[in-house]
Amino acid sequence: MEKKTYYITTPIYYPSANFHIGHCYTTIIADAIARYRRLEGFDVCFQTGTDEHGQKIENKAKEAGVGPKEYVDAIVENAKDLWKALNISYDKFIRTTDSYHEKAVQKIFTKLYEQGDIYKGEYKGLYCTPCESFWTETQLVDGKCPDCGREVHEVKEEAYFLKLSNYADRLVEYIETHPEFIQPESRKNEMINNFIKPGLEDLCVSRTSFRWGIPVPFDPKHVIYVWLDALTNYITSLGYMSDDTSEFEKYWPADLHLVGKEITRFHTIVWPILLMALGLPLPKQVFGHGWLVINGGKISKSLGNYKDPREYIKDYGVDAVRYFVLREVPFGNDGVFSEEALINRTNSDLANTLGNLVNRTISMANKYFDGTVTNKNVTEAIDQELIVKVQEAKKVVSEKMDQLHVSEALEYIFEVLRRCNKYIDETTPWALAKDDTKKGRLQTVLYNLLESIRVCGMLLSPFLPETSLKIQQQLNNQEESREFLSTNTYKVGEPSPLFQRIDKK
Ligand code: ME8
Repeated sequence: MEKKTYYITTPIYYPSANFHIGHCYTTIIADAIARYRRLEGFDVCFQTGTDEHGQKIENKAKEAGVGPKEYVDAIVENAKDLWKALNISYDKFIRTTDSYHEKAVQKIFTKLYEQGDIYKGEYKGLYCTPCESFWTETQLVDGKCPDCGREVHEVKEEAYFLKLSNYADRLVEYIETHPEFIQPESRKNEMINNFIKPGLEDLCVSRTSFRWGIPVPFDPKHVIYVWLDALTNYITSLGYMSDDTSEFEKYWPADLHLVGKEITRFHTIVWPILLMALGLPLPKQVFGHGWLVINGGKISKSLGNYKDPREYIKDYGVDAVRYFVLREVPFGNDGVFSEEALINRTNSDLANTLGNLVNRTISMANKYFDGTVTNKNVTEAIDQELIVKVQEAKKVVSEKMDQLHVSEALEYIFEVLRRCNKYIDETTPWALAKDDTKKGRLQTVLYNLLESIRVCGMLLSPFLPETSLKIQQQLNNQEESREFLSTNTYKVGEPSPLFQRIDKK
């Protein structure tokens, strides 16, 4: 039987030499979801990439005194290097300067022009270069860009327009009849009430005042608007408008576009309208996540409140960073980042709850049974409570992940781990070890712990892949089931600490 497919994307990032921990947020969550789906047997396509055109990049290249292509080529590796450091398991990496993408975008633009969805006119209005966004006077907040609060400037130029207005009714109907399309719910209401219902103005989709973009093929003094170029990455990467469309047929429509809340508007208004105009099905879901903030403000280079994420990885380990990001920000809301909070989480959950449990249990298995433990079935009532909790974990994690409640999925796994620690206190293996008649019971107790740790280790693999692997190695057990089995056998290795407690100083 063919596997079910799952196509998940992150936004494509503006290439940068200065990524901060907030930038890692979308990608770490997408990675956990992609890994989870693979574990569930899906044929996953997980895509990320870089968004390399536009005035902002052209300006930065000028400042650096190099051509734009040279500029992006030099820093695109920085994104790949960061994703590698974070253990991001993407299947595809698209650059919008890849020639297959550029050709497909030109074909898309031509098709929309020929069928009348794009027309030529004159653009007069306001533009925010850092956000690459057009605004109307009424959309400004205190005369500034409503997204980033920076200055906008007036532009007036001959331009091509996409007829968003033609599709507004269809879009509202689609959103209202597909409640899962925009998540969380609050963003859906915001899109309908603040943007679509007040009336969609046609979108300016070409520029003539700078050069760094994909030329309009039949009018090359225009370059194609960077957001039209960028959004189509989700289909050009699969071969849409190329000679080989097999991947497109296999994976489209996307199951999930994961995006930050500030770009939800592009993904739930402009992107679906482009797809409707192309006669293509819409993605099943766009999830607009919250931000990682510092004292209520967004982390940003201009505010100087960030460190390169690789520094945290170096100091605390990749899984400490992944865990913090995945655990700390609740579904759809903002979460507060600080190095102190990262240290606290690492110490309390990873070093104490998880690390100690694994270390203590493996040490006891070595000390009392030379590492070889089988279930002697000397059970007591107390065992059931633990086993039931472990048995339920796979189902709970599955339910939480289906709703993208990643933080809650992790919370449940750590509840199970805490239950294991309590089980040690309740069963007092060190006391059992002193009594020869209790050896059978002691073995069952250690078995229950090892098997619970194994199941939690397997369940943690999408979130903490490196730690999960270390757990499996220390347990020296090949079983991949995520259920509690009563007839496994263990010959554990030497314990080695998974996480060191971090001294705050
Ligand atoms: O927007 N907290 O790229 P980008 C959480 N090229 N997420 C954050 C964040 C923070 N503090 N800062 C940034 C773009 N992000 C476009 C996308 S897609 C067709 C084109 C997230 O490099 C942000 O929300 O500015 C977005 O999801 C991602 O980082 C890339 O942002």
